[in-house]
Amino acid sequence: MAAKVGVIMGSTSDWETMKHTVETLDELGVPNEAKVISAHRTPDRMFSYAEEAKARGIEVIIAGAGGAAHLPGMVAAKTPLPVIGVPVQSKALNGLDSLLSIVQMPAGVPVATVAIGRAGAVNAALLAAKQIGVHDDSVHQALEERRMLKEKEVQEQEDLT
Ligand code: RP5
Repeated sequence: MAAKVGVIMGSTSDWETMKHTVETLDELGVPNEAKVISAHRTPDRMFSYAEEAKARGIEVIIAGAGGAAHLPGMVAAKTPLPVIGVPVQSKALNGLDSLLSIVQMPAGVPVATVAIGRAGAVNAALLAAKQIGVHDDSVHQALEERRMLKEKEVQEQEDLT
């Protein structure tokens, strides 16, 4: 099935974080693709990916990057699709650099920014699935079932002693 969510990341070193995005999309049955595309190492590939994604059937792009994380913003500048940015936890500044680089977009080019690391990677997938679930009943249903399952898990763990 053709991918509806494009998951891209600046480096293979981001996969440890971004695999949680792909796992969550797979759990929900959202067709996706995952690619390494770097803003500074492969800028031409980044532009062609952003320019061609919509015509290929992609509906949402999730972009993970760390450090001077310009990938989500640059992709957002070249596509009409919604872009969700995942700040990868960097070694030097624990991801604060990634977070600020992604979240502080000037007015006019939005990047929906999630939390640093695994939590953000999972939430990016859930957010993309919610957008697709607006018009796709099976994805909407999968999200509802996941929500109910999580609620049940917490209820079962309620009594600690
Ligand atoms: C960014 O630089 C990537 O998104 C990655 O988080 C960071 C470090 O990349 P590597 O040096 O590990 O390839 O472009």
